[in-house]
Amino acid sequence: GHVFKLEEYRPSAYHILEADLTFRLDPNATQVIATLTVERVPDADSSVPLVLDGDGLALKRIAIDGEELSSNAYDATPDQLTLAKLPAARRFELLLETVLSPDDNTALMGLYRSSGVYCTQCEAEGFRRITYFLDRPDNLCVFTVRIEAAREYAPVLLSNGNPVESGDLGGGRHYAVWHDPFPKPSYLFALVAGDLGKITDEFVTMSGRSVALGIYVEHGKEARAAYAMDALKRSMKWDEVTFGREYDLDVFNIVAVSDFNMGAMENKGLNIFNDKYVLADQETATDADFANIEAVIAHEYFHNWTGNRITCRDWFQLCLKEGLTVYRDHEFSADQRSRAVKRIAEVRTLRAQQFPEDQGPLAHPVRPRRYREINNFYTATVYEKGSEVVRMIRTILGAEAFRAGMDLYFERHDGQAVTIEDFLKVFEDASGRDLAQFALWYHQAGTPSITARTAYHPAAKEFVLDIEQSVPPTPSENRKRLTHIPLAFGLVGKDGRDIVPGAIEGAAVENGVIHVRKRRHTIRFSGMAERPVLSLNRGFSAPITLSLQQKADDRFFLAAKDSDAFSRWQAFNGLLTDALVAAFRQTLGGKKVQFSTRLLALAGAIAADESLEPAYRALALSLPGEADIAREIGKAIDPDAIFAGREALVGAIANANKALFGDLYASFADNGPFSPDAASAGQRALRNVLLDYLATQPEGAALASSHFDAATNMTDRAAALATLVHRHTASPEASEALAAFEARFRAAPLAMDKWFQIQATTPGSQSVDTVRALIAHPAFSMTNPNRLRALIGTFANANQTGFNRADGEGYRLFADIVTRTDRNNPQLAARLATALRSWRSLEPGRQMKAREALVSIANAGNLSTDLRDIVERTLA
Ligand code: BAL
Ligand code: ZN
Repeated sequence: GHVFKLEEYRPSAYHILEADLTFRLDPNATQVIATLTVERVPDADSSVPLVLDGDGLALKRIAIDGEELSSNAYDATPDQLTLAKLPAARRFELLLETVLSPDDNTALMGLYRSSGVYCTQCEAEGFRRITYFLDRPDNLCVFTVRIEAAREYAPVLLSNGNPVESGDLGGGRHYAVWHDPFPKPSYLFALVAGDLGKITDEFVTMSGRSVALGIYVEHGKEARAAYAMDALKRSMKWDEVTFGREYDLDVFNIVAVSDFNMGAMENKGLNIFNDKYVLADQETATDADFANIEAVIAHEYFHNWTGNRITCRDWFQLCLKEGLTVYRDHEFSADQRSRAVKRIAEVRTLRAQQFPEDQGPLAHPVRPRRYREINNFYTATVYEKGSEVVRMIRTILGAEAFRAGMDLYFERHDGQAVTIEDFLKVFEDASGRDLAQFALWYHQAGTPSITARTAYHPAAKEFVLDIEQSVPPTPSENRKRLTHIPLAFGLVGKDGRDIVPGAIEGAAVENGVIHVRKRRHTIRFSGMAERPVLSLNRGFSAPITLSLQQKADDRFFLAAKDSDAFSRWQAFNGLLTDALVAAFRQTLGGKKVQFSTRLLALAGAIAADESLEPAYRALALSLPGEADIAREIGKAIDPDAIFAGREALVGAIANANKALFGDLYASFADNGPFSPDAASAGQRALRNVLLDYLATQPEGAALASSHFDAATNMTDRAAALATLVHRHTASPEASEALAAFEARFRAAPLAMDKWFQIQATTPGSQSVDTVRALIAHPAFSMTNPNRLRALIGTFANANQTGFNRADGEGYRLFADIVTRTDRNNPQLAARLATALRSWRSLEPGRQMKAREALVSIANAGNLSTDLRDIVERTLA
């Protein structure tokens, strides 16, 4: 397939300034009439052909300035329209008519129907499935959209911008016209038409303008959109207060649909959402769902400035809008909830999703230089590492200069399609700093690694820190350059307070941050009357792997005493990880698995520490996952031994703390009315983590079963079900709870997704058979992305022992489903296939079987570009 290269970017010789689109909607024959105002750039001449992008299109009519073109004046294929004979005038009007079949569109890109509702998804290159266009983000165009449809099936007609007019057409049909005054790229185009319920509200902006807010959902689900509406208003307010950004249209609409490839989409003034990120109430949504809704609503809203008003020049710049907008939604959630808890959760996600990507065959820079299929670059690296890079800019510049840089960005680039270089330049200009070395974070793949050692010299009252940085090679990048790594740190004294050193030599240190810019630094802190304990990479100031040679005593000290809450968690998590790696080795060696009583007691102490928020304690007590342990071990992974070692630690912590955990569990009994706020959610989280430990004890199944029966909300119900199904698999209690859950939620798809998910994560080799049986369940669907991800995606990504079954049966089942999915929905198939990216770190037997599965996908006929790209890079 064709490889797109950053260095081959060229501006277009033509610009589509205005697009007037008429849609006559029909399930199988939607007529699209596009009237495009095209302008040739000043220095190009009319002999330069106009080449428009298409994807599977059928052209019905074509005219320029009102005159139909003869067939020798253009060349139309399904994927391209070339016009070689153009008017001499620089500006002309091009009319195109295409016909689409939304009901046959199973790829969920372009115009399709979801449960009868017409909707669109155009990012990245879906608009070319609607009409021929300059479908590239640097073509900013003013859209006016007229939608015609049968009133009975589509009383609601929506597009971008502001409503202009609507009316009746006779014959049961009606129309609406929308106009978006802000020039935008085609990927932000959206249309929705259907029979939908609605909730409305109002937001008054900082300059006093009233914005009409609407959230459209399936009839009967209106009440479940209330939390999303509240999150939207808080997001609008936050962006005004934090970044001075005001909303710019008269209306802001959100539509929830049940078939959606992504989480949501930031189309100008008309966000379209996967319904799992809109719909929530205590009966059907967990606290995690509420938090995700808040984050995704904010994310899409924040794109209005970072993505829409200022967009990307080309798709290599995807992180320009995504990394920055993730950073903004992280900050929003941190402000709305608990900053420390939010940061721990972010770091866990980064390590679980981005680190394996960066350390495997799919590694790529935050700003890639090559792609075959841009859909495959909506990755944890572009999003999550992209956010970390923005966060580092703020750490390096400080809050004030960072805000000045952002202000300059909005002022200088509003209405433009720009690059990462433009983005970095505003921070250089606003702060006077040189970010050239730092820019490598965007250009170079791989997770930098820091090794550090310390020594204390009492006579000289000197504390010495030796730091060395390196970046491991990644595919097609063997030689890495040294980057600029901001390491937040503290020198913790005996009382837990940070000691302020006298002089510091050996590296630039500012505001508690060491600026590592060379391969090696020896940093000397003088005037140190006592030996401090080093707390390094506080708040995960840099997204790196850190190997700090530090005595166990010091790590226990930090886990108990560090004044920085994140660092306390990091120290405890490090101790747990080391214990889990040791347990893995003991298991493999046939030795008895043992843990230090000190570690088990620390788990109890953290659980009971009233000075820590319950949500924090819950996170701390959630052991590193099997994949985290595997990443730490690095190679020759035997998932069964990892699982056994991890189970041994769960059991040891529970045994050592059973009375304490029992009392704590009882003290957090569910009482009072439900509230999804962070503090209440934290209490539920801690209680449910304690339940999971207590369930390893005798009577554990009975305890979990009564927790399930007594649950008044989905958080508790799903947690109890997971504990029963995972820890007491196939027990009568587990079977009864599964049946009760299914009976209760049969008609609630998002809740049923959880039912599939919980079973898909049942540990052990028999879970392959469980998944196979669930594929045959009447509620399973091969075409609904949420359902497919809930069962197959969850199984492949979150069930280490089942998916990696030694005989390769998990991989075979997976390869079959991926190949079948590809025929309908290439983007979804490709995304699923990334679950095999870490196959080379497995032990040889499993490695061979995983490879066979990948090869079997590669050898299937008619592979999409999407899936072929992932499979070939994974095998390379
Ligand atoms: N732009 C695609 C969905 C999102 O990141 O908001
Ligand atoms: Zn985004």
